[in-house]
Amino acid sequence: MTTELEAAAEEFWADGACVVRGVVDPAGVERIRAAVDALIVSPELADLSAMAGDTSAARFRGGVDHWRTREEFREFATLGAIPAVTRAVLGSERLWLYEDSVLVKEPGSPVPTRWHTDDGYFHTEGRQMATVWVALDPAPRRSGSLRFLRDSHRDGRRYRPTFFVTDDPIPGTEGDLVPTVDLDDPDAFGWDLEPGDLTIHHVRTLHAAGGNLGTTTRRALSVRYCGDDAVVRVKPGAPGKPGFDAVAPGTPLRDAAGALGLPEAVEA
Ligand SMILES: O=C(O)CCC(=O)C(=O)O
Repeated sequence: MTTELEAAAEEFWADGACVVRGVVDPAGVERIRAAVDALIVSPELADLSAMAGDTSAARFRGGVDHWRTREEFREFATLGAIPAVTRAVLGSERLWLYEDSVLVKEPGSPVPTRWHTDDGYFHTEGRQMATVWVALDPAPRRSGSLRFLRDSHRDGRRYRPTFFVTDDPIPGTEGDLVPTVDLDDPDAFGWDLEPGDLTIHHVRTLHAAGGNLGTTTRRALSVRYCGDDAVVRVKPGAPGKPGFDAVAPGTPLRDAAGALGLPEAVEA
């Protein structure tokens, strides 16, 4: 492992998130941007601004699991530099793709991404689980790069999943209500990112983002992974994933991933 990755892994486990710069090369960024742009003009993305009750012209749109239908997303998440970096940070020999999410916040969108953890959405349990947020455009804090709450991955609390742009919990889910934290809280941290940079946050790290106060669109792709110690655990009320209900709780993902159709992420 390089010194940079060692430092990133240390920061990830100590604080709950880390940054790794220049992971995706310019050609890779260009390819996945084109795939995201094809989605923006399709009906596949949800209008998160509408869910937040926002009526401004600038929209925040998002979608999940594009890897299931579009090869560009599957390749991006399962081959090459991103899985290699994530395996090193998680200290995991193997890595499975759990989900991807396209997140496009247009300039002027006032809609914040509310504080939440990803834990409640994953139908798995384990320490080696994380989300990789890849910047596809310059993403300084004012354009809505993520903020993380230091150490929150280690406080033992489990939060109910929400609708992401409001604090309302998804009905039927279990855990505490998400907290309200000021984005300027001294324990909130994050980075200004350039295209191809990424942050990695632990599945239990509280995180949020402001609206996009910049002048350019903030396109991002979150890729969610499970490592060696992940086991299947369906979380009641959370949006379903194909096949999980049919797997015995506690089954190691390494034994279930094939049946669930979750691809292993490898180095190209
Ligand atoms: O891009 C955003 O605004 C939110 C992303 C996020 O919270 C996630 O992918 O877990």
